[in-house]
Amino acid sequence: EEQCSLLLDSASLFPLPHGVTFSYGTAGFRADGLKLSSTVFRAGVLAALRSLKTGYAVGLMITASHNPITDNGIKIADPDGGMMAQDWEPFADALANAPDPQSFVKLVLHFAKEENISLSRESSAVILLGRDTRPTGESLLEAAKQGIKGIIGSVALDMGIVTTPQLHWMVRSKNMGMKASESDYFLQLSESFRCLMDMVPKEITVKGNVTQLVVDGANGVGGDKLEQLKTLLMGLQIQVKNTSKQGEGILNEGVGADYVQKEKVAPRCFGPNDIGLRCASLDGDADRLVYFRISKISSSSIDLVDGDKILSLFALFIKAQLHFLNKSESVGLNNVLPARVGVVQTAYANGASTDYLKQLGLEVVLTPTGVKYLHKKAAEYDIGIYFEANGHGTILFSEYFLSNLQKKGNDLASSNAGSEPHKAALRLLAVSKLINQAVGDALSGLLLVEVVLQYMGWSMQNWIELYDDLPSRQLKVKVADRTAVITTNAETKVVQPFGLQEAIDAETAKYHRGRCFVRPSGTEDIIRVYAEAFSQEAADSLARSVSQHVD
Ligand code: NG1
Ligand code: ZN
Repeated sequence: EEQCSLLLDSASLFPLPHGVTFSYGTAGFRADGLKLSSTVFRAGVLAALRSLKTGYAVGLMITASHNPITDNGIKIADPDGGMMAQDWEPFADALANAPDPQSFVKLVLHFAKEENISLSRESSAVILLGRDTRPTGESLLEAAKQGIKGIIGSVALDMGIVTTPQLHWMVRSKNMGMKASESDYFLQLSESFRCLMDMVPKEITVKGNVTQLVVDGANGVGGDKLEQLKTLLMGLQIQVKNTSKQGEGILNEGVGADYVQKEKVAPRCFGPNDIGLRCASLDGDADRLVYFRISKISSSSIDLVDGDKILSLFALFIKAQLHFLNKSESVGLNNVLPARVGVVQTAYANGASTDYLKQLGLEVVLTPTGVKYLHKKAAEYDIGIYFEANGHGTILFSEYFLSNLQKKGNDLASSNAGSEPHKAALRLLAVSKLINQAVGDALSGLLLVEVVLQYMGWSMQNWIELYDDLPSRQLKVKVADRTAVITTNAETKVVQPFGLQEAIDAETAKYHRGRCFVRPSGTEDIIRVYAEAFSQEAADSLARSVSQHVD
């Protein structure tokens, strides 16, 4: 009764805007920030229910990542720090689109009953709130708090302005009974980074400006956090540009990882002074990371090191450590710690990267676009490395493997301290602390890249040359109804509309090393077209002709 009227009253304060349909999509709800109050309020209620259902803290992040500054979005982090379980998405959609407060409350009560969620005074939900730097963030945060308050006994903990991965990390850490503040996050990253740096072989001489790095902060939250983090780091000189300080520029406008990766150009504020240097770019909420180098020939063109190449670098490093760890002459065969390593990509992964990884002997699997799919797949392995080409990814270690690794590390510490296998165990343990176990994290990814480059003694050039990307092109096509396109096989094949796949096949067959697929975006009202071929002209032309079939 009390619960019912409380919800009804607060829901009335956040009326649904006209003419918008909300969908939980690839990464939560996204829309014009001014039209999101009702959605965010309702997501607050949803998060409280999720926390009650699971018995743990959950997260609520207000961000629209790489999208324009006027957009905003909201997504829920589950107790393990990952994305909200997919079986709750239909309910999320229903809640967000309930036409009026009455039907909204009815839905909530009905769902709570169905899911056996008790809405009594005794039960208490905990929700960690975070937001990025968007101007609509502050008022949306209030809407989220109202939604949380709408469920009796719920507590909202405001983490302030944080990166998306920081919030996911905090949720995970809190639920594991560990320290979970921002300074704990910085401490964990900087300490595991130092541990890895200390184990960089001394005999390795590094080529080029290996300790110098210039980072594009996308005028978002990541630049500022990196400025804080870098004060705790040794052995690395980081210059941050586009930090969102007054007057520097607008969030995601001509800057950021999405822009750099899709347009293959340098972000604003990078120029002749940066030619030849190792540069990195974060996206607006710092869960994506790409590297690039401004070419010596023309400062408008870059050598891009995308998520696929970051993944490849990590895979090489992990593989090498496992090799050292299990070197039979030093540990004896019955002492080998077997690890099932899996690499997870999407159809957007450059074909050359997939070839390279397979040639390393790694198991490579494709999932549909969206971290929720990649993460879930990667979690099936002892060590699962996943990356989207756009730079979102991480390395997951299973609890089982980590506890065995810890044991093995301890054994080696007493029997063979300082040996290669011992160091390899320590390195892998440090990586599991450095790299975010909840979600892709540009800051922790950046630190791992830097230490691995130093470990290998690699310059930017060595990394770029790991393999040559096949030329590719991505296009967006505006259509009346994007849901008309339905795909299968990790989005590589169209099943509807009828005949479209045949048309794509026919176009693709015209190009040497041609590959092409289309899929509806889960975050924008468009169809995406991806094409790859032996030359840039060929990739462009394949993408263009397929776009015409989609239209
Ligand atoms: P959509 O709009 O569904 O393609 C985009 C990215 C995803 C993911 C989400 C979440 C591409 C092609 N797609 O999804 O990889 O990052 O945004 O932000 O980059
Ligand atoms: Zn992002």
